[in-house]
Amino acid sequence: MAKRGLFITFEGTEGSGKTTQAELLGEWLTKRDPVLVREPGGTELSEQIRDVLLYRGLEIDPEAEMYLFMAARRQLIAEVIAPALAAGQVVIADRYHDSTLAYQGGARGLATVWPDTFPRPDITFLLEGPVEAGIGRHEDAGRSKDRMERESIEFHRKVAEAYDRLAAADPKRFVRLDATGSRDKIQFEVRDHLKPHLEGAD
Ligand code: Z5A
Repeated sequence: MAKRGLFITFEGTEGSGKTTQAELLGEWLTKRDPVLVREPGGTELSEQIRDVLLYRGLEIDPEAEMYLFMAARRQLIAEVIAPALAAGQVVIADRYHDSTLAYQGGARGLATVWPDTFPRPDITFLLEGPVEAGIGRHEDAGRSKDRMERESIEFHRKVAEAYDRLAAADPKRFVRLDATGSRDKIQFEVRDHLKPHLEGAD
């Protein structure tokens, strides 16, 4: 049986630099033709769910919200992530199931599980820093707030605390990075941590 590809995820609170780092990593790994995905999204159904969750101004029950994020994820797994991993490719995900554990579990207080059909990442980079700094980056960039971003600062602090607990509970998978460093410094650390995984994936 062919060796499974490498599954890399980026997690963190709003504006912590996940997208920036995932894209820089994708550039570094260009020769391996990595698959880049961002959540929620990445398939026709998942993008429609993203629109419902973030931009339509709907009142959504917390548990319904959790299942919608997970439905978007399951479709992305079925259409993109699982086939790419089965083909031995590198998959880079900008958010994944740890986001549900942190936002819907930690901040909304819901009971969460990791479904058996959701592949486990090989390595998860957690970008950590003051939540105000990330929110400030978005304000500086003039970005309008989506439904989740309009939550209170206390909500976003609970998300950060939940990520802290998740990383502490699984130190083999999580790599904690200081999100207040420069883009290049953080990316250097990401690449450094990945080198042993990439040698194994050759
Ligand atoms: N959500 C959930 O509740 N449950 C789930 O299961 C999932 C998600 C999957 C998705 O929104 C929302 O859904 C999100 C969590 C929730 N809500 N919140 N809050 P999204 O995908 O639109 O947004 P996001 O995932 O939170 O990412 P983001 O806000 O776009 O930020 P980011 O990807 O972490 O950061 P960035 O875009 O790379 O950088 C932000 C800005 O900072 C930008 O102007 C950069 O140029 C700048 N930047 C980046 N790095 C640096 C450094 N190192 N120094 C200085 N400036 C920097």
